Amino acid sequence: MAIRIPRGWELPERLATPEHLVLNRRAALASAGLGLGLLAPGMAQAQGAALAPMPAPRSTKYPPGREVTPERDATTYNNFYEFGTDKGIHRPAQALPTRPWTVKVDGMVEAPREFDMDDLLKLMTLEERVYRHRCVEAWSMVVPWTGFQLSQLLAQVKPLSGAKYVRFESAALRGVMPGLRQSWYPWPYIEGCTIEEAANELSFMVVGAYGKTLPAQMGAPLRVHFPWKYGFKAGKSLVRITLTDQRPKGLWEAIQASEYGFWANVNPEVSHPRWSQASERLLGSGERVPTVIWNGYGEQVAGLYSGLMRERLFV
Ligand SMILES: Nc1nc2c(c(=O)[nH]1)N[C@H]1C(S)=C(S)[C@@H](COP(=O)(O)O)O[C@H]1N2
Ligand SMILES: [Mo]
Repeated sequence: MAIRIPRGWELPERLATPEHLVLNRRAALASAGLGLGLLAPGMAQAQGAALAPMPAPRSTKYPPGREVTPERDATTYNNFYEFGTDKGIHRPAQALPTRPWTVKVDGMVEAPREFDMDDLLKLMTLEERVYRHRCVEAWSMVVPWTGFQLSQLLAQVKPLSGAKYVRFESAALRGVMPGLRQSWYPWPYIEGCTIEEAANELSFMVVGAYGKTLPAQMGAPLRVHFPWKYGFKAGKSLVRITLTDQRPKGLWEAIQASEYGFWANVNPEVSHPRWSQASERLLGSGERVPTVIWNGYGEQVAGLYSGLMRERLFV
């Protein structure tokens, strides 16, 4: 996966990072070449050895309208910059210690709380949802995620009426995340949404994929998913969720606000400044298909934005 011959469709993915980061990725690709002989057998171990089954009833409410992406493709082509800038970070990511794990839910809430991950799993009602995922780099996938609605978690801490936004903070573990040495990134990885978006039925906290415990490279043990937004909004390996009256500034927005904004809702008609968003490449088949407004979830989310048309909703 690390060594590929670039084709036309790969251009956006290569351009998706600021120029100096692209140079860095090239260096990573060059050094990955040294391990080429190990790459193919490594794929079999992509999900690590310790993934436990995580059965949960599959919801039929949100049919994805596309075939599920083969597990191997979805778990070996990842963005998780804490582990490096190339798509093959499933190997280094296995070093992430996902237990014990706690997630703090705090800020403008009546009952702030630090949850132990295993306690949280017992507290929440788990279900499986098959969602589309559209990366701003113009690739996409369809994954059966196991998890619970974000609203279920927020109910536990009772948001105060002044809370307007939710801020998601990812783990930043110096010892195990080589990407943190790239000090020009404003770590930790931060993302955010409005309280209305967080309360939407689609906003989902993910703890598993393909009927198993979430693999490290997908953001174990807990990540968020907003299926109608570009993938960078979906913070991985969360350690803190904070309700606030300040609009959170994401890591990508902090680096390049003109390209990666706060809202980042999927819209095929609004191009990224450096490439078109009209279509996307499906992980697995490699087929190129048209991108759909709100990534196909307009029925659930379009109403959230009716009063916000002056905002940059699609960048
Ligand atoms: N902490 C953290 N979360 C992250 C990222 C990241 O680099 N670090 N990348 C984002 C991007 S750009 C995408 S497309 C998705 C990728 O999720 P996947 O690897 O499970 O496909 O994770 C998002 N969440
Ligand atoms: Mo992404």
